[in-house]
Amino acid sequence: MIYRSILVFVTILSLAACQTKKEEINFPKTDLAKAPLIPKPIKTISTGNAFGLDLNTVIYTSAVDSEFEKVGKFLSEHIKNKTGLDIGVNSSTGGRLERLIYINQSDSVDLDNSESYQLYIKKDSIFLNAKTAAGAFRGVQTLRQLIPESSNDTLTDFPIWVIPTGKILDGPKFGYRGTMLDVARHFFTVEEVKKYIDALAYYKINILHLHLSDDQGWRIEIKSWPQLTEVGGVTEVGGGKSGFYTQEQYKDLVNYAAERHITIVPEIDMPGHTNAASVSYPFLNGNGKEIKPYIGTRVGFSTFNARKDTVYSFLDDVIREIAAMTPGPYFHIGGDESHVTKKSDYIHFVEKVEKIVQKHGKRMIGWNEIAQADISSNAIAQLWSEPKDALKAAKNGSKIIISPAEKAYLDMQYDSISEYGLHWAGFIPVDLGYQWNPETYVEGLSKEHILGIEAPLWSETISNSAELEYLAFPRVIGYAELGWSQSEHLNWDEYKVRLALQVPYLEAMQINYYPSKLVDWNKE
Ligand code: TNX
Repeated sequence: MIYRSILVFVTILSLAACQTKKEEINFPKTDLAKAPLIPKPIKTISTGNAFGLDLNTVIYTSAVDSEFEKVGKFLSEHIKNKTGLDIGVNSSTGGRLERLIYINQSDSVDLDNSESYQLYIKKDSIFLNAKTAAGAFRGVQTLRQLIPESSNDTLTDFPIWVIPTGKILDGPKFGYRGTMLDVARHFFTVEEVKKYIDALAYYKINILHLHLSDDQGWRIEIKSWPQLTEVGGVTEVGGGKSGFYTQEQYKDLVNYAAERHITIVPEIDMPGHTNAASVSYPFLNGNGKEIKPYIGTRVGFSTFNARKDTVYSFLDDVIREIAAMTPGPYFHIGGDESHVTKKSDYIHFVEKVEKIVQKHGKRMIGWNEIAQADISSNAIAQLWSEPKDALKAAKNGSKIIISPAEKAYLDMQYDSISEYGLHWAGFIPVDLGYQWNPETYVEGLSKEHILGIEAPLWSETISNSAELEYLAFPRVIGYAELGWSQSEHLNWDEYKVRLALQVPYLEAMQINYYPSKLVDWNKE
């Protein structure tokens, strides 16, 4: 650590020395405050100069925490992808050093949140301060967004990417900023999910909730109950080719997300939405009917038998195996639309399952219906349909995730003629999805009870990346901003200009966004 501090000190000194010898490059005037950053930072102050990112730039990171070095390497890789520049991280420079990006672990009191960061961009140095690697990672996304698509080749005889100078002080509004992907109605491969994770990370989303089971399919290998995937894993809506994640693949996804400071929240939906599990093991079934594979889209006909001990020993195994592969604190039990479970059975079921979730060290999340049961104050209710459930859960001391279908469902159609999606909760054009306030959405629910926001993407009508992206983009970018940025800074007319300027990124990532006519897309 001391060695690293000396190195940085010497580096800065030699930078200063270099500058006096070198001819000044005449950068054009810049304005950091005009950068189309999404989510919008808390505070941006421009100083009008420029930092020239070029082949003589290096990255150094605090040595106190090896996670900071990983964040530095992430930045270096993405600079390489965007610009082709090979920028070393904590490595010797061969005397080429002229500009420095320093990612610094700082305990400054101004960094009041683990994801907060400060970015100081000067002519020859960029200092990114954060308390934790997660904060540094969020700051790195801001920096990535500040690097222009193309270099300015008129300034020097080598390419240089001009970054505006100034200061950004930033941190999130909510600690939980999520999206959900339904991999049960249609299966999405590990590669498809990773591609989605990459884009979510760029917009500072920190939760990916995976809906791993439903009537139409079971998508996660459970070693103690192999038929779940052998039988329940082969169907999907419409009867197409489906699949499941082996435990190795699931762990790979969890790690990939964790490298991007995104937490995976696994969901096993129950006691309803359980046809695929009951087809695999018919003793689980509680609806009294003969059980057959299901590839339709109707909901609410299936249920586990909530009064059988063997159902709970089965669930103990399932939750134990998934919890063991999930470093994040949450386990989602679903709990929605159990229309054929008797109310008393439903309540009994949720209360018993919460104990199992706790026994395996996790915190229970459930759709808002779980508020009917006597859940602990540590449990979290996810509001999708009934504000009164959210109020009841809050009264109980539980936190709430705000996901109202009419505002935040990524699977609602944009309008009556847009391809893909449903419209049972209404159409959600890009402006409507952005113009609402999760902090005031539920009348009578105070801010302290809100854990955050999540935008779910159900997959009845989509089955591959292009279709997923059509529904998710651009709306999920707006939900990322609603989760991160201060409500009083948000304004659709100003946001839509920044949104239009995301096109180069979306195109570079080959993301199939829906080109809503409400946005004047910047397609040069
Ligand atoms: C309602 S939202 C459901 C899902 C469907 C979705 C379609 C919720 C908790 N349940 O089972 O896929 O609508 O939009």
